[in-house]
Amino acid sequence: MDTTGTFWMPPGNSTIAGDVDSLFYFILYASIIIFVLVVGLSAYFSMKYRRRDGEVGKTDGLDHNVKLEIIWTIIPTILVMIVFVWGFKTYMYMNVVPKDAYEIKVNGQKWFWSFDYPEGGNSVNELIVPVDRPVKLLMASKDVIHSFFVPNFRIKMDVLPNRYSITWFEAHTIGEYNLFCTEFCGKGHSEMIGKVKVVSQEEFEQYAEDLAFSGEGMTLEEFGAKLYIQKACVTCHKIDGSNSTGPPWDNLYGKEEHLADGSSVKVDENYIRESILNPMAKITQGYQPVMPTYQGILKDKQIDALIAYIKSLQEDESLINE
Ligand code: HEC
Ligand SMILES: [Cu+2]
Repeated sequence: MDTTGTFWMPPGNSTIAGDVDSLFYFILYASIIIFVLVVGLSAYFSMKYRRRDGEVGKTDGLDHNVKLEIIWTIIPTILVMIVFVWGFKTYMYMNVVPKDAYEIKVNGQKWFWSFDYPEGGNSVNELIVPVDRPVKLLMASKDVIHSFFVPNFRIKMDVLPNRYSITWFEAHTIGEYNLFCTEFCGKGHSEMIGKVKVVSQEEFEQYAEDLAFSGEGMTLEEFGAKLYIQKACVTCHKIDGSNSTGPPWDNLYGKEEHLADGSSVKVDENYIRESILNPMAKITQGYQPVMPTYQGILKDKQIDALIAYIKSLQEDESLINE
């Protein structure tokens, strides 16, 4: 069922969204009605039966009223039972993964997401899924607790270190949806945002193939240029000399880089490789230590390709070969 966005909820774009929303509105409106009734009547009666000047001992001591007590027990019990049965059914639906679901491995780490597809490829900060097909997410964290939240799909699940958690959804509208981390996981938490891209089945097959592509028929440099965008380096590193979250890559290779601890290092293949796999080892002066490790995400050939690409961005030939 599709729902459009309201003041309370963003548009619902998964099969579970309609049910979650109806239950939410049922609880919300029942609460509002009961609140208005209780508070309104309390206010009204305390005005109506307030003690006026000179009045003493006017009301008898009332003890109880069986009829009233039965009513105010039965009505809330029915409401709670409705919420329980409805909520339990929805909860079961959310927790039992359909057998034919397509399985994607989700990795949370400070401070980004990566996704491994059965076809062998992976993507960073962008989860690509086919429309109208159940998708199972097998999730784990490489460091602290994160939480996987896609408001449009109404799914939210903690992502823990040393343990898998599972959730699933079936998106029914093609489009791009926000993905947030909703567990405070350190100072880069607010930047731990990604996208879920829902595409047609044919388009999805193309993506999966493209993500698993290992550069056949391309030069290393061309492959590196592709990975620069595909693996999200582009979100933090510019190639036009301008600063971003990370240092620019043009004219980087071969130069003397200043480090935060006051020392300096020559940018060569080994330094670049170390920066990719163990970014905390040497922090570049003037930058925050927020580069995520690509350990386990990039294969050796992909690292070679990125090095070749960074090399190709050095205009000063004399710094490339020596
Ligand atoms: C979230 C932002 C972010 C992403 C994504 C990112 N980096 Fe970085 N990167 C940084 C920051 C910040 C630094 C500087 C601090 C440091 O040395 O760790 C850095 C430093 C580097 C350096 C050293 C540069 C120098 O001047 O010393 C290299 C090489 C590098 N990154 C490569 C990559 C590659 C390759 C990718 C993609 C596969 C990538 N980075 C993705 C933020 C990022
Ligand atoms: Cu997080």
